[in-house]
This record gives sequence, structure tokens and C-alpha cells, in this order.
Amino acid sequence: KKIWREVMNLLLSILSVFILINFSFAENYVEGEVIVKLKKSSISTQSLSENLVFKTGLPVKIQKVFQHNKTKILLVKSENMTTEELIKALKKNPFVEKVEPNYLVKIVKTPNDEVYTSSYSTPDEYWGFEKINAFDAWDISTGSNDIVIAVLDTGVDYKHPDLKENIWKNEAECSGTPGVDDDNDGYIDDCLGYDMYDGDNDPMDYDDHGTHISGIIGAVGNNNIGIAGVNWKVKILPCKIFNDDGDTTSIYIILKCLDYMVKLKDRGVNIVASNNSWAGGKGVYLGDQLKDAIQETINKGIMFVTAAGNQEGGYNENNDEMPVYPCNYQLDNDGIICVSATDKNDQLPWFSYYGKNSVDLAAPGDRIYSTVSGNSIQITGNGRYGYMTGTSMATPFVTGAVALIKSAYDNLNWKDIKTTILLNTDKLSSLKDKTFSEGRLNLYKCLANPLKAIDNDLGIEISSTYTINNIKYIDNDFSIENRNYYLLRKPLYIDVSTNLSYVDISLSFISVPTNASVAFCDIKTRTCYKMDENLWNRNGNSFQIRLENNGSFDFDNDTGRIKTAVAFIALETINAQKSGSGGGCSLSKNADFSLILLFVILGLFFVVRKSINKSCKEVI
Ligand SMILES: [Ca+2]
Ligand SMILES: [Ca+2]
Ligand SMILES: [Ca+2]
Ligand SMILES: [Ca+2]
Repeated sequence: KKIWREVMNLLLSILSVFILINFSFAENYVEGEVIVKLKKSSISTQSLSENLVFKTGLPVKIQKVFQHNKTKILLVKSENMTTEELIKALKKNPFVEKVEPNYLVKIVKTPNDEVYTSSYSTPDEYWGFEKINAFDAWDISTGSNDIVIAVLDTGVDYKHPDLKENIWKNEAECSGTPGVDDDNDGYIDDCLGYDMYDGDNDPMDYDDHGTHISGIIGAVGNNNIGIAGVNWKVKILPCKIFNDDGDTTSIYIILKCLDYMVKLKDRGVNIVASNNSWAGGKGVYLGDQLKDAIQETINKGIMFVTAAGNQEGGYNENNDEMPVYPCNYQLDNDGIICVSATDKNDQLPWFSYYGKNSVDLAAPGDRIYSTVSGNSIQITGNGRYGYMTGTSMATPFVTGAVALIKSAYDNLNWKDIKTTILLNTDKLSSLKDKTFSEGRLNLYKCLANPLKAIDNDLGIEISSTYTINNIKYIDNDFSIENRNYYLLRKPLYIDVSTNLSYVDISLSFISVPTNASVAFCDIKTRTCYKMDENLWNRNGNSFQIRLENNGSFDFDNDTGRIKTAVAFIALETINAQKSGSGGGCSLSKNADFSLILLFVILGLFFVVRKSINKSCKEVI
């Protein structure tokens, strides 16, 4: 009987794996297409085409090509080969660096199968803005026309009276020669952004999704009509990735938008973030090429704000357990911010995915009132406005916050901005263990208390590799970094033999602002113990942390080593304040202090010194 049951279990598990694989293959990419990244400076498209088609005899066609940096990205199609066969064949080609399926992504759509409309008897246009304390934030800044936000979505209704002043304009093309690519970026007459889906220069929104998002980020404020966005003044750059009535697109289109953004940024367009309210299927990895392209935009200083995703059919709603991409991509420099939704009652609504380690924070996302084009959403009130729901709507509150923070504090880089956003949330019990910060965006706190992340500029240098008493420092390749506060790019690995029950670690600083803190993080699982004061004690300028070998960290029993990197994090506070009149901002007394970081681990001393120079932008 027992054997029978085991056999059945085995069969069932084989079957379920099969179904899972089968499902993901059938649903999640364009069959018969692959995205091919060529090795740098390899060959011309023409000879590649010959190489692929004639030399190998493959029945494939290069459908589309674009040049990114010095490499080419191809969309390769075959009528009679499957994607799997294509990948197998093309992997052998010496010119091919990467070949991946052309995965599908969807807009994180408004759920329409729940009675969320009954939540509120009286529609309230501004509840989301009230919850994030926008009204107080606007006393500090209402945004700036120098800040550009890219919206990768269904397009934007750039003629909307409450948006048109805040749409980015590519002057070179708007005042250039029609039919000519005046700025030589590969896109003809891209005056108001671009439509990568249709390959034309008109990113008009014939859905509503992108227009609604744009209104949250930056509906024109103080113009006597409609609403005000998080930014009253900002420049929205539409990059249309979805077709006019559909809600699905593929990675190839998105890669083109990311490439476009990089090109614009390179020539000085001040894009500080992109809004990405779209996602792949639950549990479906979207490939390395998208990950690399996102990484590149972040390296250029463009933050990537994305949605945690909405429930669409009984999936495990925890993104830590069943990932959603791009939310769950782990990048070297983690400039992704992933956003869950909250509702008017401070709850995590039924539709919102979450994840203690994969989702950063929440923002209002239930029945949000904003600009629409009126194509798919019922227009409410005066003009083209309407309600939409979803983590899609929560995301632009955060994207908008990035822009507003940058408008007030130009000296903050994206790491500072992310730190500022995550450490200034309002903690909600409904978000406990559901998002990393366990809080909801608070725009006012962000502007009143901007934070500067201490990053590897601190100059901590851990020498290559040495071992003392089972403690090992590894000079890593900088590829792992803590998701949250970014002190150490070089993670500290600790070998702990299994018979040790704990390791005591002590960190000392010569000078630490009183409101700075130290965290201890398990980078791979993105678990930080900063908030849990039981795990560290501060005594003046030193911090003691006891690392228990009790399973809270990911110990590898075979090697007796913590499988994942750990890092210490310190935070510096700028204490920039806006003075009532005349502008200016003051720095705390601790400005320009020198830090000496002293590691004491089982008798091992390590001393690092670095002076931190701070600057502070005038707030006008
Ligand atoms: Ca152009
Ligand atoms: Ca032109
Ligand atoms: Ca178009
Ligand atoms: Ca307005």
C-alpha cells in the first residue's frame, strides 16, 4: 500500500511538472520567434542573414533588427521551427551571444471581476493623494519641467487638456524637418516620444491605461481644471509598447523602448525614472536580455519602477514564492522599485500581489481617479477623467515620487532616492511581512527627510580573501549588492562551521548621526534585520550584532557556510531643510564628517577611512 502511494505521488509530481512546463511554454512567448543578441562588432545583418539562413540551412528570417551600443538585437522568426528548436539551433552559431524566447508581457490590468466598486459609497477623487500626504509635500515642491519620466505603456493622450503641457517634447524633431530623422536617433519625427509597437511616431493612447498612469505622475497642477498629479510640473515621455486595443506585447518591443531611453539619456535628456505597469505571467522568467537592458537603464541613472502585479486567476499571490518579472529581477545595482497596492482602508486589496523580499513598498491603487482618454474607461465628472484600479495605479505614485524628490533635491542619485522612499514610508499592519519596507509611500516625509545612501564611495576595501577562525572575506566581483541601503557593494561572506551557534559582530564608527542605523542583511533572500532592534544594539557609535546559526540565515549544511552574502549597512542623513523664505537648505552638524569603520569579528580588526563630502541643493 505504501509503495503504491509513493508511486502515485511520484507520477503525480511528474505530471504536475509536465503540466507546468507545458503551460508556461504554451502561454508565455511568441511561438516561432526568438530574440537574438549578437556578439559585439561581429558581422553585418546581411552576412548574418546569410550565415543563419544559407550556411546552416535554417528556415529562419530576420524579422527586425536594431542596433544597441555596438551590438545588434534581432527578432528572428521561423515558420516551421518551434521556439525551442530555434534556440537550440542558434545557440551553436558563433555570432550569437544570447538567444531567448520573445516573452509576452501584459499590462497590469484593472481587475474587472470583483465588486471593488462597492467599497466606497461616495467616490473620492483624492483619497490616494491624501494617504500619501501629497498636500503637505506640495508645500515643499510641486515638481519641475526639467525632470523627464518615461511611461512604457499603451501610449499617452498627449492632447489631454490636463496633460499636454507636461508632455516631453523633442525639440530637434518638433521643429525639425518632417520625414527626416533630425536628431539621428534612428526614429523619424519622434517629436512626442515613440510608438515602438506600431513603429510610428504617434504614441497616442487608444486604450486608457497609459493616460491614467500619466495623470497620476503628472497631471498639470494649478491650471483650474481636473486634477493635479504627484508632480504639477514634469515632462512625460511616452514610449508606446502595447497595441491600440490589445493588452499584450513582447519583450522585443520593450527592449527597443529601453534602448530609446538610453539613447536619449546619453544625449542629455534628463530621464530619471521609467514607469512600468506591466508584467509577465506569474512564475515566468522574462529572460536575461530584458534584465540586462533594465540594468543598463539603471546604470545610466534611470530608475525602473514597476508593479507587483494583480491577481488574475488564483495564483500564489506571494511574489517571493512565485515570482513576477520584472518585479523579481535581482540586479547588481538594484534600481528597480516594485510596488504593491493599498486601498482606502489601509488594507492590501485582494488583487495585489506582494512579497516581503521582492516588493519594496505599497502605494494607493484601488479606485484611483485620474486622466483618461475615454476609450475603455467610463468618463466621470467634468472632462476626461475616470477611475482605475490595480498595482498599475500604485506604481505611478512611486514613479511620481521619484520625480518630485529629484525636483527638490537634484544632488540625490537614484540610490539616495530609493533609500529616501523606502525609509520614509508609513508602516501599516496590513503590510507587515508583505513588503520589504512594510509601509506605504509618504510623499511628504520623503521631501521633508531626504536621505543619502552611503554607498561604496565610503571606500570600504576588504582585501581579497583570507580566513581566520572560519571567517572569510571574499572580494567579490561587485555583482551582488544589497537591495535596500547600499552600503557595501562588496559583500562579506562568513563561513560558520555548523557547530557554532552564533557569531558576534561589532561595527564601530567614529561619528554617526543619531538617526543613522546599521543593518545586517542576507542579500540573496533580501532579508534585512535593520528594523529588528533585537538583532542589533547601538551603543554610542558602535553596533553589536549577533548572528545566530538558528536557521534564520541560509546556512549550507554541507559546507557549514552561509550560502548567501551578508553586508553591513549604515545610513547617513542629510537633514536638508527648506527655509521659509529665500530658499537654501541647511546641513546637519555632522556634515562632512569622517567615518572610521571598524570591523571586529572574532578578534579581527579592519579599519577604513573615508571622508564624505556632501552638497546640498538650494530649494527655491
Ligand atoms: Ca529622431
Ligand atoms: Ca524630423
Ligand atoms: Ca501609433
Ligand atoms: Ca489640472
